[in-house]
Amino acid sequence: MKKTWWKEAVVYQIYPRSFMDGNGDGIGDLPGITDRLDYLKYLGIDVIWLSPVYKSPNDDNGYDISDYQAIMDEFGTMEDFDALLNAAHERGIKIVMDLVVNHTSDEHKWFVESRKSTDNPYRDYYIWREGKGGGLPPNNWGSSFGGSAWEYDEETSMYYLHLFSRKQPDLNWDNPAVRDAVFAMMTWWCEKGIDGFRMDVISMISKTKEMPDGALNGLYGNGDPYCVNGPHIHDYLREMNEKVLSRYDIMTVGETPCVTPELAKQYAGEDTHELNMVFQFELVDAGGKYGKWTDEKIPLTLLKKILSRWQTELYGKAWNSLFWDNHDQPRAVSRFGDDRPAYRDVSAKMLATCLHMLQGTPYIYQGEELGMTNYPFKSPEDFRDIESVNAYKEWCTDGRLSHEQFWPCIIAKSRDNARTPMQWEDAPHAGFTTGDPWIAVNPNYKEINAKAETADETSVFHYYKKLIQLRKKYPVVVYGTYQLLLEDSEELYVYTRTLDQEELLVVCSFTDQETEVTIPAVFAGASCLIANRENTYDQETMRLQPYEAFVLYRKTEE
Ligand code: TEU
Ligand code: CA
Repeated sequence: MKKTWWKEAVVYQIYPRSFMDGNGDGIGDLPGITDRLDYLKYLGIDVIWLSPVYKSPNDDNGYDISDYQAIMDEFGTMEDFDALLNAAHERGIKIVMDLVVNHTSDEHKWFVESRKSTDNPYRDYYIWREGKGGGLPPNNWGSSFGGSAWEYDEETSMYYLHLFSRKQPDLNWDNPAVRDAVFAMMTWWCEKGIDGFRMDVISMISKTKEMPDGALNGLYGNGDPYCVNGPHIHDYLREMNEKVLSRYDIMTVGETPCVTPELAKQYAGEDTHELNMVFQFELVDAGGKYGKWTDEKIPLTLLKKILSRWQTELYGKAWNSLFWDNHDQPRAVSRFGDDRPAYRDVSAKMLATCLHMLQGTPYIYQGEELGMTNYPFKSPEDFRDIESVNAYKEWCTDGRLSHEQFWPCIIAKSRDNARTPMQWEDAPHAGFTTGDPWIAVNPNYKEINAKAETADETSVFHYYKKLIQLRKKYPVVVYGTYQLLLEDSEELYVYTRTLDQEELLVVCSFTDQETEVTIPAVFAGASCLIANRENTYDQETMRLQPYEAFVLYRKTEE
């Protein structure tokens, strides 16, 4: 298997709006990030994935771009960006930008032109269709953010497609002028010296020509069969690779809703000349009472089945990304661990152990390294995210469900859980801003903050720091094979990693009960590389405390 820097790297995702406010306006910005680079250097991460910082009206907090080659006013200037890039490079930290090219903002000049007339040169940069007649859109597809996926435009009496908000019109990738314009923009950023791209919903850029009604899914039809993993997706990614990606030493990760391990071997195959890796959604999209909205926990056997399938089916053929959460997901320790005070710290460390010893490039979402938790939302007015605001309206205000039915589900999964400000210290607004934060700070910042944890060797922060060091020290973590043990256990996630003479045994308890585990005889006398609790490792059968996790290491004889 080819060795590369992006296979050995640990990536840290920054959501700039909520990371650090450098000028006291209550909104995070680029100078704020630059001021915090030493913290990231101390954690030991190699790459920053920067969520969008381009000009945007912020209908979807920057995922609606109005100028790909200018910086959002709230975040600063292009000089601030250059300063951040240089300061990161000086510290040996790479910067991967968020490439959002399935759609633009409706305020982008391309769309402003496109909607002017049916013969405008930019008309076919977007996807316009006649309605069915009688005020009906071209088909029954729904938008991810509620409502129809089609918006009627008076100017030319036609509808345009927007799989996300109506202010995020989908680009028409079948138009070579669109591809050329995107590739030129990507080249411009690569020439500035960035180190790669995370590609937003990249599996959606190729749609079928025919756009029939989809199978009803609630109030609207499901357009996925016509809009995801479409007919030309691999042609376009190979073209992107040939014209841009292959010309630079950069890292690429595709955000690919609906991807399967089989498809991932094409998107992220060792020799398919498309992308380096993809984010899969099988784990984070598992479950759901009302669409994605649910307060249910994913059964551990299902979690293990999904992660194991990705570990084994991609091994030697394609590369995994590893994540528990990001800016679209609830906080990992609240969703997959246990954020009650007695268990938050130890279960956050357990989750970190479980993920960081798998094969693939691990992604740490800002605050995950502190064990930050979901936010205690009190009312729908607390939401800022267009997805949550619209979902509460669509499911509740419009009377389909009672508040009591829906509220526990929306507060468990709301994307705003991950977007509350980074908790830097026990100071007003957790040291995130000297102004009024754009979204409320989690009141638990007094106990959970970077200043306290960097000073405490037993903190979640220092545990993540140690895991990152282990990845650098033991090649088996990056390149070893994977084998699941105790497949049917609903309490324990136990697996091995093997490379030549090195072998790891990773034991993670996902239960708040005491339990026990039998250690394979070959691991008798093995050394413990990391653990979140005190124990002894020379026993055949071990008693485990709630959420106990540890990694044993052995070197077989030559
Ligand atoms: O997310 C795409 C996507 O699939 C999300 O809608 C996700 O499935 C959902 O939020 C989880 O319930 C990307 C970006 O990460 C997201 O922030 C943007 O809102 C979206 O694309 C549109 O750009
Ligand atoms: Ca600011």
